[in-house]
Amino acid sequence: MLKIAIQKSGRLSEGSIDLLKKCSLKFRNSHNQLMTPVQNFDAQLLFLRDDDIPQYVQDGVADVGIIGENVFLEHQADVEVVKKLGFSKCRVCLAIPKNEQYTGVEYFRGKNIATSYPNILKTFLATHGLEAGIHNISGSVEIAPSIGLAEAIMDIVSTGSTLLSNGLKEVETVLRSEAILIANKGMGKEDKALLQEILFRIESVLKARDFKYVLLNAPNDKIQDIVEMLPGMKSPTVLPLAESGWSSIHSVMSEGKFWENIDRLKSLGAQGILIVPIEKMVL
Ligand code: PRT
Ligand code: ZN
Repeated sequence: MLKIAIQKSGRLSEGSIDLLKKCSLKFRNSHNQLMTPVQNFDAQLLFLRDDDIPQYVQDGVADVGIIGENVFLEHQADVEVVKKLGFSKCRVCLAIPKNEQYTGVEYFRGKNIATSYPNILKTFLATHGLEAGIHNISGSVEIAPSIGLAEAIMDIVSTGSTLLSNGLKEVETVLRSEAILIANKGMGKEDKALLQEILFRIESVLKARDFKYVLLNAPNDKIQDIVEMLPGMKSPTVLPLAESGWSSIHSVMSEGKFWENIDRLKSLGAQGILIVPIEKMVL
């Protein structure tokens, strides 16, 4: 049985549950449970604090887990990184009071920096040949400069509004992070096979997220031009409409590509353009 550890509640839990459900795993996710069986797959979910997951996976209490890359790098657990999952994206940044003049990384030499990620900060300082004081605090890092605890902070930033409202400005990006799937290094053969099956499903869900199914109507004399713009998985499907001289063209394309091409599609006479989300995609 594959034991999958996910965050009990927090910024990773919704994305983790959503991904596993899109992989067609059926389970109950009531908030007061620590463990729940998956009803249609040989697996069990463990709901834990994100900081505990690397150790649990290293020790084999869980076989796999979903955590932020920042937590993985901070804990330096001996686990395998299996896949980047594309959600809970954020960056770990150094920030200083907004009225201070920033002079480059040298600014931090000899300063006191508050953070919940001392190991990531140590690595960053060592890479730049800097020595600085590290104040390890577990929460509300952003208030440290205003209460005189530190002159700078290193913390997670997403929109930047927390820094702004605490009178700080972001001056260095230390790393970019997103949710990742980690696995125990000594998994048995059966659990490895279960992981491969889940991984196959995850990959088809992640691929589908980047692509859209596009349907449009086009005059027959423009089919060739439009088909060249919509390569599709193999090649687009072209079906005649009830109205003679017109066809419906179906294809698959990345959302970004679609916005790049929309004006040209319209100028070629495409009408009734529909963009439909894809749930899973196997290439
Ligand atoms: O209880 P538990 O220990 O499980 O959870 P936690 O409180 O330690 O973590 P949680 O749920 O806050 O975050 C889990 C993971 O989500 C982090 O390890 C990151 O990988 C990722 N993540 C993504 C974030 C954010 N975005 C984020 N914005 N983690 C924290 N924040 C916080 C940040 O600490 C700061 O206080 O949000 C604030 C900044 O947000 P902005 O939008 O104002 O910039
Ligand atoms: Zn945590």
